[in-house]
This record gives sequence, C-alpha cells and structure tokens, in this order.
Amino acid sequence: MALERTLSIIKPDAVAKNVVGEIYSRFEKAGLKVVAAKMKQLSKQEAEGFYAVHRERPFFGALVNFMISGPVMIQVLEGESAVLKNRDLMGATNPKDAAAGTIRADFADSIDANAVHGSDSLENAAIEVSYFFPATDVYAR
Ligand code: RTP
Ligand code: MG
Repeated sequence: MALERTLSIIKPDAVAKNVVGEIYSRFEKAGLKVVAAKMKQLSKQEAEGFYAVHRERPFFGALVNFMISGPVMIQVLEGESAVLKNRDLMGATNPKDAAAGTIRADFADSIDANAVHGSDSLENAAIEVSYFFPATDVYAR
C-alpha cells in the first residue's frame, strides 16, 4: 500500500443535484483526504484538453458539452491506494452497471451524466492534478 493522490471531479449533474457534501462524505469515510479543491466553470478548451485522450471517440463532443454545462467541483484526494479507492467508490462508468452503494449507482442518471470523474492510473493522476492545480495549491495533510 502506498500513499497516493488522485484527481476527482464532481460533474455538473451532481453539483446541480446539491450532493457535493454527500460525495465528500464518502471520500472521507473511505479514508481519503481532500488536499486541494475548487469550484470552476470549465471552458470548452479546458474540457477538451482534459479529456484529450478521448478526442477521437464518438462520444467526445457530447462529453465536452456536458462537462461545460455547469460548474464542476474539482478536488485532489490523498490516501492509501487513492487512485483505485476512488474508482471503487465511483462505480462503473455506466450507472446501469455500477454496483449498489457506489456514487454512480446512487447519483448518476446516464453514461453521460455520470456524477463523477476519477483518474484511472497513478500516472494519469499526476498529469490531471497538475492540469488544474499548481503544486503550491495542494496541501500535504
Ligand atoms: P471518467 O474519465 O469521467 O472518470 O469516466 P471513466 O473513466 O469511467 O470512463 P472513460 O472511458 O474515461 O470515459 C469518459 C467519459 O466519457 C463518457 N463516455 N461515454 N457513450 C459512451 O459509450 C461513453 N463512453 C464513455 C462517460 O461520461 C465517461 O465518464
Ligand atoms: Mg476516464
């Protein structure tokens, strides 16, 4: 087990549903600490850059449009095996496939409006954290 950091985004649908606190509570109960956070309305360019790995996929335009449809809550989570732990808390990409008790099972409406983003590897976590936060805005706790 190793102390890791991962990037989490509470997407526009979940911010609009007013469940930011509910989702933070799940992070905290699982032993993940919020070590950086900000609410932000992403520009089209920022959303396209963030999801650039998916730019050739058929759902890219819909994904970008959804991510800029309202403000998002962006946070860095720190803890033992934080990358995998956050992915477990999130559940499967499509809420129809998400296990009971996961964030997506409880709060997501569809594969597009699926409540949360989480880095999928330690390598991508480092890239994604630095995409949104300068090192001085991430607080060791
Ligand atoms: P995320 O990056 O947002 O944490 O989601 P993920 O790893 O579970 O899924 P990923 O494959 O990275 O896809 C990114 C987002 O694109 C949308 N998507 N739509 N229509 C489709 O087949 C499809 N596949 C993916 C989802 O909103 C997903 O969260
Ligand atoms: Mg992903």
